[in-house]
Amino acid sequence: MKLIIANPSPYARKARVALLEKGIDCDIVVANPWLPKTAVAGINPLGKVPTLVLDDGAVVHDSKVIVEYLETLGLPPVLIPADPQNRIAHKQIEAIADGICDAVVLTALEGARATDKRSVAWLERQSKKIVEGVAELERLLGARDSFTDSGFGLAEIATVCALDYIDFRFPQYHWRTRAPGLVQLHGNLSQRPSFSGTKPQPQVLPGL
Ligand SMILES: N[C@@H](CCC(=O)N[C@@H](CS)C(=O)NCC(=O)O)C(=O)O
Repeated sequence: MKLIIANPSPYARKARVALLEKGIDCDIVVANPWLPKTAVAGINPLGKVPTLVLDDGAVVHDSKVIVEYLETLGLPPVLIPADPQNRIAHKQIEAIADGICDAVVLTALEGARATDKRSVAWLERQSKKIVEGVAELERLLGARDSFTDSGFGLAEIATVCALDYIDFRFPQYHWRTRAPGLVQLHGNLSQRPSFSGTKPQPQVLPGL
C-alpha cells in the first residue's frame, strides 16, 4: 500500500495519523501536488493529496474515504465508531475541521497573490469560517477530553490536524486565546507519536 502525501497537508496528515494509530505498514510518498509532474497526476483525477494506492493498484481518495477504508481493515483502535450517533458526531466534527483547513488553504493561496490582486472580502469570508469553525469545535468539546463517549478517534484526529494547520499557515489567528478546551485536547494529543511525527512541514506554494 502506498500513501501519496504532501508534507504540509492536514488532509494527508489525517490519513497518516490513522495509519500510525492502527500500526498499518504503508509506504509514504511525498509529492508536491502543485507541480505539473506531481506523483498524483494521472492517478487522482483531482490531482490532490492524499491519495492511497492499494497493492492491487486500486486508488482511494480523498482523506475522508481513505480513513473509512483503513477502518474497514478491522484493526484497532476503532477511529470511526459503529454506533450511528457517535459515528455521525465524528464525521460532523471532521467536516468542520476539514472546512477550517479549506478556509486556511484559500487564505494562504490568496495571500500568495500580489497585494493589489488580493480580495479583502474573500480573505474576510475565509477568516470568518476559521473563527466560527474553531468556536463550534470548542462548543462541541466543552470541558471533556474527547468529543464523544467513544473516546479518541476521527474527530480528535481531524481537530488536532486543523489546529496545527492554523498554526502553520495562519499564525496570526490566535485560536488558543479563544478555545481553552481545544488547548487542553491539543496539548494531550500532540505528544502521541502519530501526531509528533507528522507535524506540517513547509512546501512551496504556487504563485497564482
Ligand atoms: N477534500 C480533500 C482535500 C485535499 C486537498 O485539497 N489537498 C491539497 C493539499 S493540502 C491539494 O492536493 N491541492 C492541490 C490542488 O488543489 O490542485 C481531502 O480531504 O483529501
